[in-house]
Amino acid sequence: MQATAIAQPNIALIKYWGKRDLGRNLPAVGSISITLSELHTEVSVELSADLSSDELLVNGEVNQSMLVRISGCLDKVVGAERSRARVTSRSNFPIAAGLASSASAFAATTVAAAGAAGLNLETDELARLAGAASGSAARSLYGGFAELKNSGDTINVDTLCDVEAWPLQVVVAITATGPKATGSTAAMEISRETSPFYDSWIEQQDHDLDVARAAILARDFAGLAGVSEHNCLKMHSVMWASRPPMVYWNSVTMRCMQTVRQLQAEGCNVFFTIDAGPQVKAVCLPEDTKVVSKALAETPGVMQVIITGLGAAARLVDQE
Ligand code: 2P0
Repeated sequence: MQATAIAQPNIALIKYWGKRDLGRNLPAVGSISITLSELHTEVSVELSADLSSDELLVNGEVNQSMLVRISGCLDKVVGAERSRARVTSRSNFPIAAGLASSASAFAATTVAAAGAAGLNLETDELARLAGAASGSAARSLYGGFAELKNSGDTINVDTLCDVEAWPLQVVVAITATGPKATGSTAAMEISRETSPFYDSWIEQQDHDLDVARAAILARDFAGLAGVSEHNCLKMHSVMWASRPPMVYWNSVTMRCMQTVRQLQAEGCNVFFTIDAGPQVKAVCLPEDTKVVSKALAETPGVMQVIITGLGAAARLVDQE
């Protein structure tokens, strides 16, 4: 009754921002993401009749704040009548700082929980369960370029293109390590209720998805760069225009964007994307990785750069 799974975070190029159904955690829009190879979260789930309540350890420390969501995820995967669980999570990157740690954590928790309970679930079912816990987690059940389709009463995720077919690189510039001010679930609801740009954001998403999907299938870097930056800046415009405004950037985030603009002016194949946090992810062709990582590392205020390729799907690594 114990299993361990590894999942890698993913970053969206066409973003998920907004919920259609808060209770079932259904997204208001589809999204397209890339899963990252060098970052990972490993989660062990032990189901035991000897435990009187669920326990959660994150990076070696008891974590009460995430426990409710983790318990809810276990209830959905294993059933509410399940034994209590000891859940141990370890990530090799900063958590709750806009690096999609909830995506890898809930994807790994879902796979480990199913493994611990001896359930043999298909990937699409695991993705639905992970997505019910955290929308972006559904995409980490798939490797490479994944598209989350938002149709009807459920979500479906597909791999658009394997890692080997288009091995892009991502340079992550860490500009701050503290946890973010507003969690994504609350922030999306504030955007829906108050941002004057929210409805246009939702309306335009299918068009951006079509453009990005076509660019990925054609391996058209410039096409993907254009629509990805546009989609990212639109999402942040929705956030900035919300009340209260939600600004996840800091001054170093802006400097990194300028660095990317400068690299583009010099002919480098690179574009930026930024999520609900201050980190800048620069996506580039493999031959440009060195110059991109050097330029971002030398950007004043950048604390660290992480270079990563595109990664694999969430998977079970141990089961007893
Ligand atoms: C994304 N983000 O597509 C977008 C872009 C952040 C910005 O998905 O409420 O943790 O748990 O379903 O998945 C972050 O939100 O939100 C996110 P919940 P989640 O990657």
